[in-house]
Amino acid sequence: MSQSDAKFNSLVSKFRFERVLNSNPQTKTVSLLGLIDGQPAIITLEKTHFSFDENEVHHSPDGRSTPVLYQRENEYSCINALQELKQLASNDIYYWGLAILRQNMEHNPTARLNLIWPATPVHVRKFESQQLHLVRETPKTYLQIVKPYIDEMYEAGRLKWVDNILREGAEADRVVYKDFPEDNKRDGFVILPDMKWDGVNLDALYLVAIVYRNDLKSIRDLRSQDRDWLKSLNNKIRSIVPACYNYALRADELRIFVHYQPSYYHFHIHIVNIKHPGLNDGIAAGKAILLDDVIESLNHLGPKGFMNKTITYVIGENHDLWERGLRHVVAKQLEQDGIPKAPKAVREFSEEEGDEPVLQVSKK
Ligand code: G7M
Repeated sequence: MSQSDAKFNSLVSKFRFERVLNSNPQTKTVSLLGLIDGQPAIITLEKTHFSFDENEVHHSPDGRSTPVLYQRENEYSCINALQELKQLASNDIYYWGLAILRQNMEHNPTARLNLIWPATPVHVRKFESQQLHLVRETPKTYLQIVKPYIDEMYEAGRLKWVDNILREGAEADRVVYKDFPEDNKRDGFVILPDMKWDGVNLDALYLVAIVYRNDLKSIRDLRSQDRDWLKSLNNKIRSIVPACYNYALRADELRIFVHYQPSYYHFHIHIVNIKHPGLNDGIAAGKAILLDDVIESLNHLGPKGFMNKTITYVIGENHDLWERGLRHVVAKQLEQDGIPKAPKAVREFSEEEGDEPVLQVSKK
């Protein structure tokens, strides 16, 4: 067992469960809140997808590890892995039951386990199931409410993991590609497996490209002058990633996008197998914006780029921005748009006292 494995094992074994933050039967994930050594910890478990190809890692002389895909089956591939079967019922030509599959850490792990420790209140609120709302963020809302929050988050140092990857060699053995030209470090970037990918199953391929320049906290900071840089980055990603995975995936089979609001305010790009339905809301409208669309928008937005744009997205009530003002922005926007309020009976638990219903509910 390596030193890092030992630390991971010891931390997880000390986890004292407190409550379930969220669970999702579609993504087969559950997030648990607990304590490790008296400090909050979040464990997320995700059942892994089925394996039907064998991935092997090619170690190149420069120390980089590149997963290579071989189209062949092994004892862990889908039905080959069947160990036990129990029928629940059958009807005509239909049979259904339960199965136990052979598990193996390298080829067929049961689950991916993510641990955040010590978790901050921001992490806990992010993972907790919450009511979601659609908000239109105008440039004015951005400057008044969102920018001060982003600046605070930036100062609070939640980006240590990014700095560790870019400058301290963290996750170095997992890096898929690094472009760090000596003469132009600002244009450099690194591509590596996202924390959300088990790194085994290409159907669930999830990479993240992190740029070296630190003047972009989100798409809001993209100006027209960044268009060519972004276009070239998009082309590099689409050339490099298929080559790194032995062309098991083509350039047009990658969903390349950014998040707004992101969780981390240092510009990064998500690169996901187009087949992957995405984890939770990760690729949903109202969160993900395709990089191609970002580049295209920069053609029309003028020199100030995204600073000129109204961006509509989904915000959860647990997000700090909700109480910092987006709650009122949403209410005002609905009013200005002339959208009738829900009948009082429907909203009595969610709104302040004193609001009169606008819609009349017919009584029978
Ligand atoms: O929503 P946002 O665009 O900020 O997404 C950030 C992405 O970074 C998510 O997909 C995370 O899973 C990923 N991520 C977060 N952390 C803390 C790490 C990390 O330490 N290493 C890697 N490889 N990915 C991370």
